[in-house]
Amino acid sequence: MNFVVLTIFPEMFDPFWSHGIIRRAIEYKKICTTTVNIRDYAQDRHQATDDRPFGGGSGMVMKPEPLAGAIRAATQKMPTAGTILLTPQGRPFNQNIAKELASFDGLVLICGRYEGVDERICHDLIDYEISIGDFVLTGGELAAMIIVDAVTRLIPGALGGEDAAENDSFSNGLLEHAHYTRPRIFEGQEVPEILLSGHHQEIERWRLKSSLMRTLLKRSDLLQQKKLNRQEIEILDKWRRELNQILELHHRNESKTLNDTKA
Ligand code: 9D3
Repeated sequence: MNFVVLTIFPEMFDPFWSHGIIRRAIEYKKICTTTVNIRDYAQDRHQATDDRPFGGGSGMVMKPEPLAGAIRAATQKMPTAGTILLTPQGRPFNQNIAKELASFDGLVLICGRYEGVDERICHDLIDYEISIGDFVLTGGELAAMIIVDAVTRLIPGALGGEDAAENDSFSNGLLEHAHYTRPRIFEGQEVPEILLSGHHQEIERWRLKSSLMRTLLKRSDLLQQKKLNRQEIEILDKWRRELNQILELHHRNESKTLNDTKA
């Protein structure tokens, strides 16, 4: 995968390219990264990338010519690449979009700054407009890093084999189970006994239970969307029976107290 980032702050990406899984993916040639300074495509003698908005108002707008020049230079080198504008108006990013983007051989990420980019850039030169969520950033750079990060770890071999992306919580529609490591007792809190038992099948079942419980408690919206398999239904059904038992006992006690007071 070829990532080309267009930005007026290319230095922001230097530490991002040089750490962890991204760095290793570059070293192992799973990804190739280029940062391009949009200012290099500015056409006036002040190398301006922004200008005042037509119609007046505060704030500046990114000029179309430097952006168009930078985008065309990138796509001419990579005709099959997808172009992505990072903007608060874009589609909210998610794991499905990450998977779709991972199937490209190249991505050109365009980072906006100021109040926004000239609208006429969007029509012909942009395939995707993406937002990373409903909060306000100072520019598209961090959003571009998030997309590169999420897409890179989906590329075969980029995680180094020890940890494949197929095991992602989001690919089975559930949050991940709880995790524990040494020491066995930390500040008086013990690790669940079953994880020390060595019973792999029971451990897998415990983890699925933990996943279901966490998803129900923290993200019931995910559980509602999920297609449940036989084992998942069985675990949830068991909870239902246990809850019903508790509630029946409770209701019985309540009506008993009521009858006692009447008598
Ligand atoms: C005053 C209106 N603002 C729109 C909410 C203007 C504005 C604020 C911040 C325009 C651009 C920006 C910079 N943000 C991004 O470029 C951006 C972004 C974001 O702010 N939130 C979530 N995803 C993204 S992707 C790019």
